[in-house]
Amino acid sequence: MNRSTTAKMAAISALALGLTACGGDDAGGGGAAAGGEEAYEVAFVQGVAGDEFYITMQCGIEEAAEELGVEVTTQGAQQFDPALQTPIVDSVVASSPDGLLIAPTDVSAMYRPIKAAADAGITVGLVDTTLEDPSMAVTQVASDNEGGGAAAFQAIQEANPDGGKVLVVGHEPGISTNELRIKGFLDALAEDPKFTALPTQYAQNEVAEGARIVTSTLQAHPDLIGIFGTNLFAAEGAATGLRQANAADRVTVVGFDAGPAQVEALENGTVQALVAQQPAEIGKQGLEQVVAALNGEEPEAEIQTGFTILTQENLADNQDAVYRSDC
Ligand code: T6T
Repeated sequence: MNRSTTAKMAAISALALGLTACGGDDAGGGGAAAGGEEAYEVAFVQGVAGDEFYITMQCGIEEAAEELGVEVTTQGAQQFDPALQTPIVDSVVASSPDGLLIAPTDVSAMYRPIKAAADAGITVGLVDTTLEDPSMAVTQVASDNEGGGAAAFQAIQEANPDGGKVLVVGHEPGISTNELRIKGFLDALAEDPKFTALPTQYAQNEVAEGARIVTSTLQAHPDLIGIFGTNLFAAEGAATGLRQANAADRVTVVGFDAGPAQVEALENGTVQALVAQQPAEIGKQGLEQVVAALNGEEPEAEIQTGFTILTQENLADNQDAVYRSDC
């Protein structure tokens, strides 16, 4: 990537940094501990355990919990899988906390268990991902996923003004963020006839699968000029595949997220840009809204958080955008 490209990316970054919030309508909720005599108990259920995005979100939630005097527990399944997340939610419901913050792993399959939590009187907030019918939640806090997808295309476009073939490596169908990021990317691509998108493939949240997709696509399409990895695993997989195929110098990779391994790939030039979300902020704001509802105040129904486009050039100035491996 040349200097003018990175300068343009820095401009995108500046635009993208703003936080936007959409005001909400009224919402229910009510806590067992209103009045402040006992600390509220809130369960946080991650999309998956061990993912630096959700670890960083947990850090934000724990910091906010300390300020708010709330007790928080965190759990996550070993895979992004509604069949594994459902029993965790069921056990949360059995333990009757005041609130539940959750990143649902499927837009429809997670409806029943989360609705059951709300029906049991637990105040529900959705963080990061959402449901087809999120009406049981008092708040939804997430990045501008569609905007992030569009910004990812813009980064590829700016590095390749002559256009060419690009590949989207998605994380997994059924996860709301996957759909929104791909939509944002492909809608932006459709505006520029110099680019064509190969059929989207899915890494299924496995780095090895992302790498396999990229090496086999490069064999069939040696003229590929860009790859968009829609989350940490897809993007890490894309970078791994490119290294395996010795193609890092001729393909632009833009990934969502900013885990430590992704940042290393940015530093060593395998990846050209990262769409860093604000997971700690998502968690913090989710907890604040759930606590507001528990206190009988009106929570914001929808909050959209911003992102930073990280490049080699601006990384040093944006170290706080890098995700954490522990709190
Ligand atoms: O990209 C994040 C998150 O926003 C998405 O919903 C699922 O994947 C991540 O957790 C990264 O692995």
